[in-house]
Amino acid sequence: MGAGGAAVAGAAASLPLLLARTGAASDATSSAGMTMQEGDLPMEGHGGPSMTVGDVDTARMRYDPSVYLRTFDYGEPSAMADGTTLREWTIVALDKEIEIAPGVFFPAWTYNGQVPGPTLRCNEGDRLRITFLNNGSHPHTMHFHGMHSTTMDGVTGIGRGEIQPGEVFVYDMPARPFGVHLYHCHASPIKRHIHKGLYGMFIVNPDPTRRGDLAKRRHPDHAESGEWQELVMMMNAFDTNFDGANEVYAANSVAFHYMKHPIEIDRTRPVRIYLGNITEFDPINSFHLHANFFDYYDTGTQLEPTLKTVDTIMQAQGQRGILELRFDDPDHEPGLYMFHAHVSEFTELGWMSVFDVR
Ligand SMILES: [Cu+2]
Repeated sequence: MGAGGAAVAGAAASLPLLLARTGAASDATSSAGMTMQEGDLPMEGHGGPSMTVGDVDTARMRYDPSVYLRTFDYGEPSAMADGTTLREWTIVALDKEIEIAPGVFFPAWTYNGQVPGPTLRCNEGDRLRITFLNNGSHPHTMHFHGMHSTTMDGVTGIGRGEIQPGEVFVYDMPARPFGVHLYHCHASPIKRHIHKGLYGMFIVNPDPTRRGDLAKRRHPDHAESGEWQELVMMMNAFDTNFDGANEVYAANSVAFHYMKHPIEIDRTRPVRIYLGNITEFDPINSFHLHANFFDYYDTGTQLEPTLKTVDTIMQAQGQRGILELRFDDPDHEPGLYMFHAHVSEFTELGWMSVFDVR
């Protein structure tokens, strides 16, 4: 994150709720004009993880990371004349203030009032129609990672290009390839439009009639998928003082949310995580699991793992993949299993979580 370290310390001083500890805090100046030393901050140093105090108001925000985690939006399905399933969604761009740590607010641009936007999910071979209404204050688009007509690419200057405030456009495309993808705004300047919160996950389930029996594990119409506990996680971060570096990091927008609200896991059933990285201003983010290992499917576009038995993977911005893991080994007693970015700085600034395996 670079120069943002001092900014974090500044935020910690002016917003005492943010107790993130960084090396830069040792030479920062508090709001009272006194030089802060390491150890000055409550909870600093040894004896417990650095964390925020209190909790965000998820009801006020109308976004709860614990709900987002397990919510997949299959849209409004109907049958087309040729038998193809048509799925339709309405997505509205809205300016909205979101709370990313207790008392730390961020003036976001959102899809449907939440960051990340809703997780759009479909089956390979479906037809997708997304009615996009821009009720925001700036021109926006919806750019999908997938195979589609370039006129539907949702990029400034190509096809329909930017959708102006008050305008509507219908993106129409096939659901392919199967895998875990992203959608995001691609208006200029793109780094600002993405970082403000205009992104979401886009999942295409593999079609077992084309891909064989292995695909049934990932397709909701087949009993083989029933045992899986599926989760969606978007690694993201926020530049709260607009200096081009991030101050708060998270999975699913709220710093330390899954430390305060551990993710309940049934140890008898396997876990599948659809993981993406949309973090702006830092080239790499990562995911590291404690006391267990997982298989990884890069971009989710294959049915055999691209990495077997690993405990850490990294993703560049826009990269994503599927993690599959189990806790049914006799060595895995019930308890708290931590996972976090293995960029330690991101961990201490919010991207730290636990599974509560029962
Ligand atoms: Cu935009």
